[in-house]
Amino acid sequence: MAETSVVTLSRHIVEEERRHPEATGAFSNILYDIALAAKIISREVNKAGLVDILGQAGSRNVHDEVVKKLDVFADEVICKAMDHTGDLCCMVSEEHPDIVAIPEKFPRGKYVLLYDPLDGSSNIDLNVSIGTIFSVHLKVTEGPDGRLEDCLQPGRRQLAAGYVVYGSSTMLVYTSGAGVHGFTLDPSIGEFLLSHPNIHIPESTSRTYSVNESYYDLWGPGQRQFVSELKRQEGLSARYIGSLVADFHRTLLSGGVFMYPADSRSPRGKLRLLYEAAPLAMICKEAGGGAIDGHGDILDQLPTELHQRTPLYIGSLDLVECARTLVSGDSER
Ligand code: AHM
Ligand code: MG
Repeated sequence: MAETSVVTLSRHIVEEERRHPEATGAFSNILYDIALAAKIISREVNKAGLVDILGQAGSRNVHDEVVKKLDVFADEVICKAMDHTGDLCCMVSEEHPDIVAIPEKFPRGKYVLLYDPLDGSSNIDLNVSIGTIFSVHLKVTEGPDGRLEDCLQPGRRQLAAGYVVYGSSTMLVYTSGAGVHGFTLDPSIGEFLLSHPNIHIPESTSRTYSVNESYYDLWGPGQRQFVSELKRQEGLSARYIGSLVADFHRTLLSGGVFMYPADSRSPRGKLRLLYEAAPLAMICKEAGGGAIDGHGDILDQLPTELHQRTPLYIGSLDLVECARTLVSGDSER
């Protein structure tokens, strides 16, 4: 490919912005800053296997600095990349119980950023893919500071959503409502390059279903029936990484369904609505798929708490609709 035909993430964002003459650039800046944070996190994630040399989390490394746990490190990187820019009114992170306020000394903006800094972090020590998930909302209250109401908005109102998967390569996938686009990090030049324009969930022959089946005994009858139905479908294989971003990424590119259902131990499931389920649901919908909590669309759920959990069924539309038919009775029992 000729060098000139390479589309960097920055160029892609600028071209998107040109389609909106009213845009101030603030929204584009948020995406640039997330990409910068992702590059820093990617660098650290790739060093994770060197813990014996560089030091275990909590110990002191060769520079006599305390080594932070990677999820705490990732949270700080995103927070510091975003808190001073004047684009955000507040943030919500999986790592913080409350809203993350913008420090007094910095200006406030009109957007809210919600994120999971390092999802699947129990996989870090095993060299298994992990990821970052993010969602952007427009502030809806008056005044400069972000409030709970600004954060507790249904997924349908998201302006943008994306994730970064730290896998065999690092990829950033995002949508701002004009298609889903994937960029692969070229570490030699430190740039995300457009590698997967206009992603659509394919009707492929390598579709997979993805669920932690060790919880089978805790499932309701509809959930068990759904998985039995999936086993009967021709051309559907099983995969489960245990890292939401990686499992979703595969489902987006190859088709199929990922699910984390409710069970008798966790009646509301495990995954978080605001910064896990809702952003991936926006991406999936833009790519021609769907996402439900067992009966209702994830994008229609009205959150009441920052760290609210939800069951999740996400992926190819036909399989998500099959889940809706079979599983919806479980929550009514
Ligand atoms: P985390 O936020 O503590 O990392 O938990 C979320 C992760 C998801 O990445 C993954 O889909 C799920 O937990 C796996 O859970 P389980 O081990 O119960 O299958
Ligand atoms: Mg998580």
